[in-house]
Amino acid sequence: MTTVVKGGTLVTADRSYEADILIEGEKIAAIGADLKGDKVVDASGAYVIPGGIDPHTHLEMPFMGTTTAETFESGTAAAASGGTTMIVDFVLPGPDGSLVNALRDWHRKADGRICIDVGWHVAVTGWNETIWREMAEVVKLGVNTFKHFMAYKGALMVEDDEMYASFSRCAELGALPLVHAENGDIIAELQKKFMAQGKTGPEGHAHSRPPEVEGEATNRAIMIADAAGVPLYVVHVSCEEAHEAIRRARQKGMRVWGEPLVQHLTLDEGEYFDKDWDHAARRVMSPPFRDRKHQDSLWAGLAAGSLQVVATDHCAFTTAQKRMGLKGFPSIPNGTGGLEDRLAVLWTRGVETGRLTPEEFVAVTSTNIARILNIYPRKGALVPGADADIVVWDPKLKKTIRAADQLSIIDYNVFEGVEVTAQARHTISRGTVVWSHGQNTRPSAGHGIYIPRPAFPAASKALSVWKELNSPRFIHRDPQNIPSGV
Ligand code: DUC
Ligand code: ZN
Ligand code: ZN
Ligand code: ZN
Repeated sequence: MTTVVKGGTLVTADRSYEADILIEGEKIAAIGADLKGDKVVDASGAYVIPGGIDPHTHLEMPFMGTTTAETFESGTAAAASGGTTMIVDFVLPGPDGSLVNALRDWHRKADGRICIDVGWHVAVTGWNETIWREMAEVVKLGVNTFKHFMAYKGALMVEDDEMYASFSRCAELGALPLVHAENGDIIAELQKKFMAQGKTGPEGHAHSRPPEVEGEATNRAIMIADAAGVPLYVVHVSCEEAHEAIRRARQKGMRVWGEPLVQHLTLDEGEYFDKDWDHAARRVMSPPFRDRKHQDSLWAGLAAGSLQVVATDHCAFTTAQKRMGLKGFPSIPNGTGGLEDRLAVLWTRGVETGRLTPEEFVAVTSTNIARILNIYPRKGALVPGADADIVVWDPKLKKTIRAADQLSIIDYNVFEGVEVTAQARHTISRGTVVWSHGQNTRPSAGHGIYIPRPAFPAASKALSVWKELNSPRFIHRDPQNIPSGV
């Protein structure tokens, strides 16, 4: 059984050109003029792009006293309808602290339920011999990225010594550390201060996480990565201070990548002020939305190449869950959705406005992250031999975003009322059309598979001599010595 995607303009990270794509089974078999197949997918008048990859989602994740409401089934169906054919979801260790058990748990939640392909990042939320050993097992199981939280003090936050030890272990294993870069100590102080002053509403969330806390942590993480001799990927870069740190590091030759979210690019801090409680709380996420100056910095970074990837950090809670924080903003579950709308909003606000070229759009939604995560060109590319993850992207298909119309099971949408000028006409995942616009079909659960990612061939050589002298295998912590609450 063969399929031809016919009559469209292919857009890759490099160039745009007219061609058909022949699909055989799950793979792209050929690209060229006038190709023939058993079945035709009409791409006339449309662009044909590599399926979107959203490298930052939190589906069915226990967090802040509840669990994200978006399921693997609803989340991946929503993603497919928006032109995304792969997500990479964050695995958090449970109470037993085991990375391997957590990974098994995430497979159990996703297997047989996902509509598109998935990969995993695994979070390192402390440090001991078991974690050191399990990191190697995790890499063997196809995960080449480890996430570190510098915020969420008393829960997920790692200290600098733990981060240095884990980053060094990543270097040994050919894995890439990721950071959530916000200074958790300062945030905890500011939260206490605003609560004591009676500033308990969602606007307190934004005030307690100013750009300085993100800039400081980003700089610190970059320096620690350099000391450990490992590249670094900074998730949800939301402000100029963090972007500046990344830009500077890259100029010095360090391998540091930055990931803004479509929400930070398009929604500003006004969403928290002079709004009703539900409106503001639904938009509480960390880092918070920023002002125009920061948005302009992020857009400039995408165009200039100092920021490489646009994700969503899809971490979606219902309004009822958000109301857990009615008594005080520190208890509002942090997170917003976006994986269904990422491509359409980025196209409308980025390509339609001239901020990004169509090729840059493909780079930041698919190709760059495939390269960074070591799954290129299986993913992120339109070349023979690649997985046939293809989106027929219709630049004339307008809509107004409405929660009432979405496949996501959340009862609101942070982009409610936003008019988008383009959408997926068809989404093809490994050769199967999983979504077609206007056909009232749901992507089928069970189509998606797990995509293992090999370790990187060699860690960065930066500071290698220094690194050999300072390679901490274990940091033995005396539980009696850890201050309470840390
Ligand atoms: N930020 C969020 O808003 N939610 C999940 C975790 C995070 O870092
Ligand atoms: Zn985060
Ligand atoms: Zn996240
Ligand atoms: Zn700690």
